[in-house]
Amino acid sequence: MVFYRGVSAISRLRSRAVQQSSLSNSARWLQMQSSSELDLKSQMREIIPEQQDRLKKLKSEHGKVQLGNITVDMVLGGMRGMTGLLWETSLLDADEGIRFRGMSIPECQKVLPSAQSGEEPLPEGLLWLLLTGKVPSKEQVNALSKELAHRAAVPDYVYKAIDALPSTSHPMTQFASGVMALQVESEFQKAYEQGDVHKSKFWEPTYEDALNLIARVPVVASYVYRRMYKDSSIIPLDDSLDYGGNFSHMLGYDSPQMKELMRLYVTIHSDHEGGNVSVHAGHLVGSALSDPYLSFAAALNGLAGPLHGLANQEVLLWIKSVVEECGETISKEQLKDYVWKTLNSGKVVPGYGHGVLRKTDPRYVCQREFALKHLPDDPLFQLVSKLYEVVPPILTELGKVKNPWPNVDAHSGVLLNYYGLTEARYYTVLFGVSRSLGICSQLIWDRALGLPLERPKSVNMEWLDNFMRLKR
Ligand code: NMX
Ligand code: MLT
Repeated sequence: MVFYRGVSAISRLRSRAVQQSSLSNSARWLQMQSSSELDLKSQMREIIPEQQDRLKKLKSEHGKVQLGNITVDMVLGGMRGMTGLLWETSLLDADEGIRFRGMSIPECQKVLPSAQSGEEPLPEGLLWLLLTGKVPSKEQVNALSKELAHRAAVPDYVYKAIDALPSTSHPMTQFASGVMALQVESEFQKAYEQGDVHKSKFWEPTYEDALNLIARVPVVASYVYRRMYKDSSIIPLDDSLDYGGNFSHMLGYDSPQMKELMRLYVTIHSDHEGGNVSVHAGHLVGSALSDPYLSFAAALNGLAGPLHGLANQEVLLWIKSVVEECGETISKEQLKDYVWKTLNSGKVVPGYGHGVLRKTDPRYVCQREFALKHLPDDPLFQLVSKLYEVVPPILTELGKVKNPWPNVDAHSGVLLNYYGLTEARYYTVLFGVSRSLGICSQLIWDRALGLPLERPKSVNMEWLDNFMRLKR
């Protein structure tokens, strides 16, 4: 139940936003859906039994097949290279990069529907692909756009929970707190407490939570942005817009190019197979049958770390510090010195390196292509391009860095900065909004496939010493 209070100007604006989305009740929405072809949940209902059978067959026929050996290095080294998770929505190749349900980023850009006057894929299309494994039609994507806009009502207490924090607190703290407050409406938690849903049907309330969460996070994220940087002048959702366009609009950026950037941004940051810190955290927490809000909040807390999602903030701040010290037209020699200075002070070069990738991240490449098309003369873009030439040889020279190439975060900040979204501390929130698509899609599948509680075995150094002694 959504609760409205119209006491202040902000509350009135919020209420307007909520009223515009007053059809958010998902049951009502489903009544309005005339064709199951256009209804994502009906499509999933058809696909799920096939996939359940597939998993059963894999287990019974191949359950005892070995996938590799676990070495001590792997145990001590953050489980790098250890295959240990099932993740259906995307798969990462060390050289090629990410594939969403088998499709590379350029393929997604080619086949996923775009906005009427745009070229970049609509994130709703990617969500459909992640959930069903099928490329949606334009009509299916339009229906999903409308469904998400109708689900986007955010209860007033969510804003109050955020308002309880100092406006100077980190945007990720405010965002994650907002997501936790959204949890009050969890349909999964309600269903579980009432005890009237059989576990084979857990995916259904999970689906409702997941779609509501995906719909609502841009509203919460925009609220945090406008609260922090725009005197709390809140911009209500426009339900005639698509997901990415709307997010850009609510943040206060209405240029067609920024909306296109947002569509691309949300699409490419959505998922990166199952082992990265944020999605793994979400999946782990979800495996305890914690609902999607609890799971996604956990994921956000992982994303907020500087070695993971916070790197996009760190990159822009670092680039700005380069400019502050050396100016925009810095030479390659000066840039080399600056990189060495960073490394010699015991810091990492943000935006470079990766736990799995061993080549330039295709998410970097597609952002570079966007920049070459729309902002080729931007001085910060040119600096980013110069870094692409300067940093990899230096990291290679260090001798220990496994991947000297840039990752997704090396590029995103300068694009946002160019369109006026200059507040670097906010950038990880954008990443977080996008990641809701991947994490929530897999959570639905986790429940549909009945995946178990995640509980790997740990050992201590004494155990390892004893093991080695016995082996000798
Ligand atoms: N700058 C300096 N040193 C680096 C870098 C870098 N960009 N990347 C790796 N190293 C170091 C790393 O710190 C480690 O040093 P030590 O043995 O002294 O601890 C050594 O090289 C070996 O690390 P790798 O095995 O190459 O990398 P790992 O898988 O452990 O870590 C990252 C991956 C992404 C954490 C690491 O490359 C890094 O810190 N990059 C900079 C931060 C960043 O851009 N993170 C964003 C990743 C993408 N994302 O969005 O999550
Ligand atoms: C991600 O998008 O999650 C990052 O590239 C980190 C990773 O995949 O390990």
